[in-house]
This record gives sequence, C-alpha cells and structure tokens, in this order.
Amino acid sequence: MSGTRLEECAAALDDAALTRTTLASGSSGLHGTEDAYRVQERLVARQVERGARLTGFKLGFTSTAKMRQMGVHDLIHGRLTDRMRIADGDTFDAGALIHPRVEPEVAFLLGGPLEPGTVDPLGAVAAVAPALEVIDSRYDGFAFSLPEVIADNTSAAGYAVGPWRPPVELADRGVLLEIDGRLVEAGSTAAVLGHPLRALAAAARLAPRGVLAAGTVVLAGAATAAFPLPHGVHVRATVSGLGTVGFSTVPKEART
Ligand code: OOG
Ligand code: MG
Repeated sequence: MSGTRLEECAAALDDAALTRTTLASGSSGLHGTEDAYRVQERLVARQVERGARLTGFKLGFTSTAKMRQMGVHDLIHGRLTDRMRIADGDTFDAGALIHPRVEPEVAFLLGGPLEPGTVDPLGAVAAVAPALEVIDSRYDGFAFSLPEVIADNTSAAGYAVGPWRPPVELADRGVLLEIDGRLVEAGSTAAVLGHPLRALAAAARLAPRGVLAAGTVVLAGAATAAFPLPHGVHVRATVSGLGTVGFSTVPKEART
C-alpha cells in the first residue's frame, strides 16, 4: 500500500473513534499485517499529535477464550496512552465510546528496558498488578479481519491498573470479572499463553526497538472473553494473589 493509502486508513479509523461511528469490515482493502502495523503507527501518531502520551504496550489474543470469541487466531499488539488511563476506583465516562467491552488482565510495569529477544523478561519487571482493559472496536459489531484489528490499535480504548506489587508467581492464578458483584467471567492466568510471562516474552520479541522502556506498562492480554461494559455499574477484576482493580461507569441518564 502507498503511504497515502496507509494514511487514509489511519484517518478513517481515527474519524470513526472521534465521531462514534463504525467502519464496515472489508471497506479498507487492508491486507497483510505489515501494512496493518504501519496504519496503527499512523493512527497512534495522530493521537500523539493531539497531545496523548504513550504509556504502554498491549498484547491481544494471547488466550484461546479471546481467540475463540473474536475468531482471530494470531497474537497482536498495540499501544496505550495516558488518555486511555482510568484510575483504580474512579468513575469512567464511557459515553465517548462506541460499544465498549471490558476484560480482565495482568499488567507488568517495566523497571528497566526490555530488550528485543530477552529470554528472561522477569528481570526487567519492577511490579505486577491486576488490570482491566476497555476495548472498543471501530468496526461494526466487533467484526474484523486480523489486519483490520491491528490497524485499529487492537481495539484499545481504556485501561485500569490495580495496586502495583513486587513480582509474584503468576502461574495458574484465578481470574474473576465481576459487574456489580455478579460474576460474569472466570478464568486463569494459565489461559494467557500458559503463563503471563510468555506474553511478556512475546512483547520483547514483537515490540519495535525502544518501545519497551523503563516505566512502560505491558498488558498481557485477557484471560477470559470480554464482556459488554454497561452504564452505571461497578466493574471489578480479581487475580488471586495479586489483588483487585475496579472502576464505576457513569449512569446513562447522567451523561452529558
Ligand atoms: C481486540 C483486542 C484483544 C486481548 O486482550 O485479547 C485484546 C479485540 O478483542 O477487539 O485486547
Ligand atoms: Mg486486552
């Protein structure tokens, strides 16, 4: 694809997010993951031009629960910005989003740079925490091809991270997603590539050089399927041994 065409794809996705409209899958003519990551780069650059600051790196489709839900079977990655950050315990206005979903994750905080191809990624980890990711596809009905979801910055829209703690063993920890105290999804950290540290190793393999710098948050990918995010509820994720993270959503009638 020409540079102009890549830029047009990024602009279409950017406009969809800004105007709360969706694109039809297949409308872009986007094929191939290399072009898709080029579009993602341009899409994120547009957000940065509007003042967003890059804060993190996210992996997607690291669990079979997610791959099955979305019908996409390859690991993908995207970028997180400060504009997507939801403070733990805060109230989040999802009114600017199209059709948000929420999913429970594990987050890593890098204490030092994670160099490409690092075999022992734990050495770069300063802290771990339970996390919630809010995803919001800019495609109709969350229906997309692999290149399309990559171009769309892997549906990234928001993320909340619980209290950071020094790394603990993350193998086979129970993961719960609750809405107003009702259990809506349950799984295990083992669902994330067998162990969330494998997601971190994948990040080291896939991230462009310099992206995984000290202070970067890395989301390992959802351990369960994502759940539609309702208005006016409290959402909570718990990872056994790691703790909880939660936020409330603004009631529909209270939105401005
Ligand atoms: C893409 C985002 C996938 C995950 O944790 O697997 C993702 C989507 O499901 O729309 O963030
Ligand atoms: Mg996710």
